[in-house]
Amino acid sequence: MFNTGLLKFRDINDKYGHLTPIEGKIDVPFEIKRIYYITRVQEGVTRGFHSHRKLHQVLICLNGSVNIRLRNSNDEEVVQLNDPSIGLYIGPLIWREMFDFTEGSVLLVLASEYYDESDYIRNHDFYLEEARKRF
Ligand code: T46
Repeated sequence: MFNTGLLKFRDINDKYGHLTPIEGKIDVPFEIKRIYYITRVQEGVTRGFHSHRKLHQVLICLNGSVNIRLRNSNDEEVVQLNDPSIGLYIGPLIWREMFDFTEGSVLLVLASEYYDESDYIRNHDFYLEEARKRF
């Protein structure tokens, strides 16, 4: 889908385990200003239900798996994240919902901006209005 995509990171694997380095503007297409992680999501819970106006993010599932539903005004796609060396890039004006978190799953998010609630579009009708201008 336009404005989204999978990124493959380096997986440095030796007899001591795996290490994945991620550098801003090199491995992800922006300077990283913020990280956060989502853990201990109860079974059956869906998070998200919003889009961002300007924010760029990369989602990485460090443990377990989680499904991400991506929507714009025309398309819908579900991506399963279950590999810590894969990132899902989500650019501006993509609606997202995160669901089917497995027990013990850890979703790490790298973000291009500091937290700003005014960047969120949480109403789906407002979102469609904006997205139709773009897609
Ligand atoms: C996104 C998906 C993947 C903060 O205070 N600072 C932060 O940096 C963030 C991300 C959230 N918050 C507060 C705002 C809410 O009161 O934490 C609370 C839960 O946030 P929210 O309901 O937006 O969480 P999710 O899981 O629906 O969405 C989050 C991100 O907010 C969003 O940008 O793309 O993860």
